[in-house]
Amino acid sequence: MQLRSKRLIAALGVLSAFGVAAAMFSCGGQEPKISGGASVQQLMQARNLSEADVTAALKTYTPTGRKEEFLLFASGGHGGNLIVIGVPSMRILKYIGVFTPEPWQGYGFDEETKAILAEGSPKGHPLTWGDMHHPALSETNADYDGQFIFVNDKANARIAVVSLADFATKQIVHSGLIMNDHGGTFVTPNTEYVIETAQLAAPLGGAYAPLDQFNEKYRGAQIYWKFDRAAGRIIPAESWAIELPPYMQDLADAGKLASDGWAFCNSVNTERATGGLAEGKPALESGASQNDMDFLHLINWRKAEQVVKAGKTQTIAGMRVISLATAIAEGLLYFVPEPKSPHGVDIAPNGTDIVVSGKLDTHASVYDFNKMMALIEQKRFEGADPYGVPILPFRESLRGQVELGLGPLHTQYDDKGFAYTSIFLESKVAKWSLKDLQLLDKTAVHYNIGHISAAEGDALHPQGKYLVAMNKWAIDRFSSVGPLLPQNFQLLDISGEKPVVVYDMPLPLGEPHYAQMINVDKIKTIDMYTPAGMNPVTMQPDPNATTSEERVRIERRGDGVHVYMVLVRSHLNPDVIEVKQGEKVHIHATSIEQALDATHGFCIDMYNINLSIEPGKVCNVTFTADRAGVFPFYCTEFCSALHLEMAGYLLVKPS
Ligand code: K7E
Ligand code: CUA
Repeated sequence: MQLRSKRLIAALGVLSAFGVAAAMFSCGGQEPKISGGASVQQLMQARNLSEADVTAALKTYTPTGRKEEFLLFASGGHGGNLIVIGVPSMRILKYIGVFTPEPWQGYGFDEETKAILAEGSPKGHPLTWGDMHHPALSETNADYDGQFIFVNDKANARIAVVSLADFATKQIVHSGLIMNDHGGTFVTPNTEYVIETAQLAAPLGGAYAPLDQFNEKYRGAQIYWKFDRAAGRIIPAESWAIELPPYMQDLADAGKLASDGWAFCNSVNTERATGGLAEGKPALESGASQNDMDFLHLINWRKAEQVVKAGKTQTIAGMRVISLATAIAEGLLYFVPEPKSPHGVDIAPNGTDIVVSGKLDTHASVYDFNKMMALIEQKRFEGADPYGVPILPFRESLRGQVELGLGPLHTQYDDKGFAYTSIFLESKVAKWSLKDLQLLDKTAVHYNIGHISAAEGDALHPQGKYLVAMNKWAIDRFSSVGPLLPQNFQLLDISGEKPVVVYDMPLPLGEPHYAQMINVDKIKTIDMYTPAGMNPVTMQPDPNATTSEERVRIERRGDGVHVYMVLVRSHLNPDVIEVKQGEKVHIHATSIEQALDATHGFCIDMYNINLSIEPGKVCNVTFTADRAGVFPFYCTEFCSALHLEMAGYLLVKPS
């Protein structure tokens, strides 16, 4: 046994040092044997693996017990949840329920998380899905700090705050100002604000106006949600917005270093096409492709903050809004032409290179922040848009362009001065040099690549090493699972001169859009809620906690029956609850466990209740016992040898 594992180490050492070919030919009669009896060479033959395959395997294989180097936080798209993936293993570590209920975590089942979901939904119309696009890790001095992550729901214009202390959603906000938000979420370098931008223009505040009043009544807006780091919450009352013309504002990015204080935002459909096929108008997509250029928006948010403080705002749907006229008059908003239908705008680590790629153009355009500031200073404009926003001259704003290929989208950076851009139509990742704007390499990915995520690749100090290509199509990559195919996340090793694909990971949940990758050393989680009796949303002792079995009780009060329950291996106490039909029941369930991973669940049959009660946590749930009968309840986590016995009865006496 010991001999075998020694041989394995030797074999792998040979493989990584000289490559598999060397191992195959130099070992001669002494083929390296690995556990199970077969040699590496035999295994390669049996499984039809090339040298490149085995090298890729060695770069990603993560033995049992070995931890991750990076965590990738990927949006879960239509699933409305956030997916946490280990890198380089590409193992899924967690789904975090955010915009949709998540039964395993009890998210959206207890009163606290039901309230979080309700907070962001139109009154009386609970939303049961979200379209999550862009996660943004909190930053300190423009680098990820590992404390929080923010995400947007494009479909319903919601922003969520997730704490990375316990990987749980703490807040969802919705402004009522805008109807959807593609341009979210992006944080300012010290997470002063979380930026959310509307995409499909509509009258601000949710009013009605017919489409023939589009140019006058429809508007875009960029919201600056104020984040209170100590409280771990967005403060809506301290948040504000800036009115924008009714273009389709797309992705944004906050400046850093020299450009700190500014935000940059792309736009599409500056033609203001509205569709209307039945009336003989062009379809939205062709109407929106008439002009040669769209407008990159330059927004001076730090100055805008002062304008808000000076009270030069109007209030719409409860939010302070700087009008377009005020934004222009105060010098908060400028445009510069950008190649048609751009998608990503990505500020390079130097803070002055602003990279934009137009989907209908073959270049990445690198704008120079300093040049644009000089042009603004000298008032060198080449006109204004129909709303009076000054337009900077295109050529004079550029540092240069680099030809990358067909359909460039999003750009990320590494630690060596290289930029990586996803090329949608070619299904490639282009590697290019920021310094001399030279295309260096193109790597094929499979297929229809959208975003890319390099390790801390949009922060001040990118870490290089890994890049994940988030591919929309997977046509021939995996065994067939019917017409709805998984997405294909491909891990690329970018540590060498030439990026190489080293892993394919099917992701079968919604269409993820963007992801951010953070060094695991920055993540400091709690292991459990301590001391027992903590409310996970407030992170304070819960007033309804039951911290010892002596305090277990059932109380009848004016507002119903209160059950103060304790869960500890392997019983629920009380284990019999008797109520009358029609009574309101409040269960306050406390886990008094303080052992790692000793989670209990609590479900009540036929009442749509399932809680996840991790060690030390308190969950409160309220329901009306509207149906008479006998309803068993039990622990839904296999917590112990006597887990099956961790059960009880809810008896509802007929009225
Ligand atoms: Cu799909 Cu950023 Cu919403 Cu690009 S987004 S691909
Ligand atoms: Cu507790 Cu199973």
